[in-house]
Amino acid sequence: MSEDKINATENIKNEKKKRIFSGIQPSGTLTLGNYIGAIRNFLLLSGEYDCLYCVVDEHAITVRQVPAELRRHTYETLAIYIACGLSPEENILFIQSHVHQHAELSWILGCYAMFGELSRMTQFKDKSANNSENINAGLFTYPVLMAADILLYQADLVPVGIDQKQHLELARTIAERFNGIYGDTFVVPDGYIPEVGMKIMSLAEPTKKMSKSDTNVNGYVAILDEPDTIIRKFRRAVTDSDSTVRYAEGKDGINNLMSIYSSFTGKSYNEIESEFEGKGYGDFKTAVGETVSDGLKPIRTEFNRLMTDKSYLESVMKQGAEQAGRLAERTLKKVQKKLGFVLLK
Ligand code: AQP
Repeated sequence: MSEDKINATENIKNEKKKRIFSGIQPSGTLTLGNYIGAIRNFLLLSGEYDCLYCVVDEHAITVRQVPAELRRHTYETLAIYIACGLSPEENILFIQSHVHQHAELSWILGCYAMFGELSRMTQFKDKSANNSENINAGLFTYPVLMAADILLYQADLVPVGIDQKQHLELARTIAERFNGIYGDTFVVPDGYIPEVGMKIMSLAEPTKKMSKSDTNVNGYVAILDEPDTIIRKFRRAVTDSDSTVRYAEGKDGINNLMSIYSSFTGKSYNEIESEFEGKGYGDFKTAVGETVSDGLKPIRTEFNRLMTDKSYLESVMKQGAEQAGRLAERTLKKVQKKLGFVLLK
């Protein structure tokens, strides 16, 4: 090989890959919204970037969780990541509470986030309205912990659904504020928000986001729902009194189904409109249900296999915690030093 070629190969090898961080709360069984809005993009970016994907259990306790269910959902969320194709060999997969630096950096960053900024977060307003008996301080400072999650790993890019955009902007503000005072410390992260599927809506109330903690089980499709259940939920999906499948303002239910169908088939809205020209909503709903059910089937099969092997899942957790912990410690030490904390050797 010529020297030029060797140098070029070396350059490619040495080129630092950009880093991705994202996470999902184990606050229920993951939904189609989590899959389309987050996990599919995790997968898309997985080869091209250095990726850390976290199960954010510390975030989940901002809303009361039943301990046994939180534990089960934590295993399940990790198993879903792997079943969806995120391999632990190529990505760092870990549980947030296994890396103590998240909580430590969160305290520090809380001193650089303003009360007014946190008060403006719409998720806090929504969640406190839905949990009026438990408006705890963790719910209020949730975005600070999220900023710590991201900044700890010097992430360049954060794949999220549109509902997390405001939190991500706050993470950027905190990073810029800290960097402005202490000099370059944190990478200021960019969001990666999909154009189609950035906000999958409830099937029962299509003006509301599909959420895994929805008390109406017909509102969401869980990634692990059985085929019959998935098809039934789509057949029952709330639409409108029109009968033409077309993407238009005011047709929230149909628009939502079209964006789900488009995410699974890769078809544009125009193509979907042509495919269902002259057909009614019933045919369309069945087609969406069957497509989603077929698309999720291999994930469910692999998930079931993984859940019988807890020791494998625990070995992934352990490896991920060690890998993430090393990176996190580097940033935390840098921050503590800049702040003037005394570091013991
Ligand atoms: N409906 C959605 N459409 C598109 N993206 C979505 N995400 C969640 N719901 C949708 C994205 O999934 C990632 C993980 O979200 P999370 O579980 O950490 O928190 P969340 O946004 O509060 O999700 P849920 O399902 O609504 O959880 P609960 O019910 O516990 O509050 C994020 O990237 C999010 O954008």
